[in-house]
Amino acid sequence: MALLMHRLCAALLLTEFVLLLAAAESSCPAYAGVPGTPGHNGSPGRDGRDGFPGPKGEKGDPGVGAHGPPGKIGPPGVVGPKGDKGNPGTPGTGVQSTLVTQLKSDVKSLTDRLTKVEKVLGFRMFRKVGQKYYLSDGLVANFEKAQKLCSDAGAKIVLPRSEDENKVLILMQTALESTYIYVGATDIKKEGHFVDMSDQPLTFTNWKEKEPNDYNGAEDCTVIYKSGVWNDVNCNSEWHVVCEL
Ligand SMILES: [Ca+2]
Ligand SMILES: [Ca+2]
Repeated sequence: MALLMHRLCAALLLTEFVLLLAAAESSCPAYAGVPGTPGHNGSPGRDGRDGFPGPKGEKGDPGVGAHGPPGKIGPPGVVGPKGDKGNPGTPGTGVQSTLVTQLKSDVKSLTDRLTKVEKVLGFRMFRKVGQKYYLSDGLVANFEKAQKLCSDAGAKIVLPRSEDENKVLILMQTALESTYIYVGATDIKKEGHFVDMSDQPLTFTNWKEKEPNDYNGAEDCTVIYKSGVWNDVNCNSEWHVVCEL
């Protein structure tokens, strides 16, 4: 109840204040008031209507298409004409081949000569005659053993094939202080028909006068005397051995 009365009194006071304010306005002279502060901008207006359609645009550039997949391989072409004859090869190839062949030949020749010289140095005495060497260790033996001594050394029993070779053998005979040296000539297979150790006819002989005489029918081997003449003797007699290489 008290609250209601309080609110009623407030309302009456407010009404009275309004009435007083109205009376004051109607009775008081008017004065220009102080300009108020500008108001805030208002809300944006509504959107305008759509404009008219513009003019037609210019024609566009031609379009570019994407590359398609490659086509199938075409059929093989017709065989062309025969080509021209090639140019001759460079001369260097042939020259090199010839040079290599020559070098191989030279190496073999040197190797063979070295092998021969090594054999020569294995003997106590030697003499060079042409492309051959006459060799001796000063041994004496019958003809069969003389042949073996030489073949074991990779050589053959000596056989002079010329006057010069015969003279060189005389020099060896002197050095050996020998009476006789066996040479590789026999008539064992056919009496009176002397051949070398390859059964080939002799191309050079230097028989002493009245030799070969096949004394007592038992002389089928040959020796050289210190004067250089030849004689047929018994193959079992022992004389100096000289080999040739
Ligand atoms: Ca004889
Ligand atoms: Ca004789």
